[in-house]
Amino acid sequence: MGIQTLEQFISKQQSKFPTAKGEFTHLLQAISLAAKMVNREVNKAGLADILGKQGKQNVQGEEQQKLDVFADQHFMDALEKVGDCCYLASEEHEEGIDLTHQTFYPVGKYMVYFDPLDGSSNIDANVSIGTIFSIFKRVSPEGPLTMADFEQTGRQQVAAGYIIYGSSTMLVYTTGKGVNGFTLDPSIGEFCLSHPNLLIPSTGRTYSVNESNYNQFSTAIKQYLQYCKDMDKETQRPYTSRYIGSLVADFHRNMIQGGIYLYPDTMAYPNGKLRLMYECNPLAFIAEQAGGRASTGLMPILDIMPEELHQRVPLIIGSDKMVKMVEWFIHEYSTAE
Ligand code: P6P
Repeated sequence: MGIQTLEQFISKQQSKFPTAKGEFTHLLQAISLAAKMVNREVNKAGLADILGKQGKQNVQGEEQQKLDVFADQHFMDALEKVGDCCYLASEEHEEGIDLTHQTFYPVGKYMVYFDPLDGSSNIDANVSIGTIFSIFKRVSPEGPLTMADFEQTGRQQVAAGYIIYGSSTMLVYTTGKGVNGFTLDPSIGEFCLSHPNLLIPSTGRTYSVNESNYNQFSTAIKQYLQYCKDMDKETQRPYTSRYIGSLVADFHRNMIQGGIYLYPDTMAYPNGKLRLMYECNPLAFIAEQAGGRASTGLMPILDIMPEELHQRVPLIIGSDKMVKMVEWFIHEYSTAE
């Protein structure tokens, strides 16, 4: 079998679906290129002067790290130039960018939402961070974008993925036909297929939640967290708690080992902290494609009709049986309350 690069894998997938004109291929290659550039900077962040804060705030009011800006610029640039996109939206920008008016580059049919560098508050601590992307196809045939192009639930995504810049740098993505993971081989500068047909174990022993928010959680979530700590040999409890504070890192570990990540609503974040369009939707698409589950606790993430670009939603995501258990607690306690 030997090494299969991302490009070889995509063109092999392409040969299975000759109708596609390959523009999707170019789009994924553009993402892969930007990821390699970000990876290079992340890896030397401790050395270059790029470390530390840029002194500006992003639309979320969060301190903007220089690497955030670097990552945002490189993904925006690569996606604009590839000529397959009509709309780009980033966590770092208040508004999305409608490319249908510009004439400098060709305009395509894909709408890309991305978080260029999630977990960036961890950069100075050398903790794994990540890029998350979600790809939709425009609904209107051509010309200016219409409301219908934005009124698409996560189930309409044509692709989604993340890059994790960690002990090794990986690109994990789905186009709706399963999930595949590629590891960057820096010696050849290629993402190589390392995790074909990734499936998330149906259960696990790890739960990821910021327990400092415990007093702000609903009774149902508090009862679930107690359940995680109870002794029960049959269900391998107590579970173990792992919270990196970097969603992509926590999510990826749960993908590989099984587990659950929760960011329920709190006083500080009454609708949850994580953003629907470029964090929850893409990871939910990947989770479901890998046999896992992603929910607000009351409904599947992928069934939420978006209302605004930076919309936040509660997120419970990971192993199928573990997410279903949280939903059960929420159902039991909501009818009780
Ligand atoms: P808290 C990082 O800011 C992030 O968006 C996710 O990557 C991470 O899981 C979460 O927020 C951490 O938030 O409130 O626990 O520090």
